[in-house]
Amino acid sequence: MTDRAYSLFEEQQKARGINLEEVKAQLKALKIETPSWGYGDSGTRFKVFQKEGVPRNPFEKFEDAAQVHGLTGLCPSVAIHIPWDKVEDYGKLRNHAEGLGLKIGAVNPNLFQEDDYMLGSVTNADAAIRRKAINHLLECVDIAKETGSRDLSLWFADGTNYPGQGDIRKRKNWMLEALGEMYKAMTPEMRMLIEYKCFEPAFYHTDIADWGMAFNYALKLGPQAEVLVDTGHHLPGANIEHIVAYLLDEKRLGGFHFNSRKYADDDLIVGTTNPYELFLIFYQILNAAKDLDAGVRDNVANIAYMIDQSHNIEKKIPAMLRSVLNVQTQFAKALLINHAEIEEAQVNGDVLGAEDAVRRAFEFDVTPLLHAIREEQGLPLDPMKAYLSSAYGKDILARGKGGASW
Ligand code: LRH
Ligand code: MN
Ligand code: MN
Repeated sequence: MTDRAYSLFEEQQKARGINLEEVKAQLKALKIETPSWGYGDSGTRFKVFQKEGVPRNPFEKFEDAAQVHGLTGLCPSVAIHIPWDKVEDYGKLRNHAEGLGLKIGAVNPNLFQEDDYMLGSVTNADAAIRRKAINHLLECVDIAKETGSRDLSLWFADGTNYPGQGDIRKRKNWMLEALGEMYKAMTPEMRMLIEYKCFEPAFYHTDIADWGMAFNYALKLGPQAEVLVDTGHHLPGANIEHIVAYLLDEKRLGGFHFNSRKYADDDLIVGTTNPYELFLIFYQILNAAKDLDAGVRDNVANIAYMIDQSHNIEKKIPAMLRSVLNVQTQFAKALLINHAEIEEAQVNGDVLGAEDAVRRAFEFDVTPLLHAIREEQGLPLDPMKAYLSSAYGKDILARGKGGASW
């Protein structure tokens, strides 16, 4: 049955000029980093529900992440958040990860959970608090050296709630000072990924509120600083794929925090509310992958695809499986775009033809293609089903309630 479905699919795609061998190779190369915090208890400001079986420490988070990677072949690395994942010995955590076939991915400093940071961390008017915050950034560079991580993902909750509460221009310069000090401490292999967010927790102004501000800091800092696009961090209606194309052309797209949203930073499972947006993001990336400029192609090759979600009511491991499978599905669809057809329509000013060429790829059912690559990789055809019928989800219940939480 699978063979027949695939043969039909292959015939159909061949007729459209799509080379499925190339598509399969690209699909097998897709890597999506999962966040350690997505395995722990997390929620909203109203309630964090405690779930049975949630990892009790960073080591167990990696064990759960290994399940996701083992079943999908998609997630060989896990991002950590400090101090949520603080351990005595990062070498030990690294060995544990490697023993499970995983790597420690991006290191995320956390400058938003201490009372000292109520009025800002690196942008606080108090020099002693700014110093403390910068020291934490430097500590994270040292941790990244121990974990062998390339990327440092920076997000600052810094901002103000009322006009006049802070001096916006002073804060802008304090931010640059802090980033500059951290930048100097990084090894030449490291990258600083600067994440922006339009609002929350600050509601009047946020020090790094949009991609333009993050990009400006990156330009001032140097080539190792890039922009991190969290899909939930934009004002409603923002054209994220435009931002992606722009940053790629500037060779400053560091990576993504994927999640989906209906209203604001909802942190829901990616691809559940607006799968077409995710597909269109991949369309821009694949378009840039064919650029004549090797620098743009190089940027495409180095994009860090990461999940950043808060699984409030969902079971953590199935939620993560759903997330990465949704990303894989939209990537597979985007790989079916016939770029020559779009280009021709553009040259001819054929507006509807161009739109049709993009959308048609989205409308294909890629199940036979995904089954084929999973079969070739020795993976279960349906990773979710395989997980739900395995013993792991039941075995971890022995951990009880009250696991790690954000
Ligand atoms: C902020 C954010 C940032 C944090 C994560 C937990 O909203 O997206 O990336 O590190 O959530
Ligand atoms: Mn994020
Ligand atoms: Mn967020």
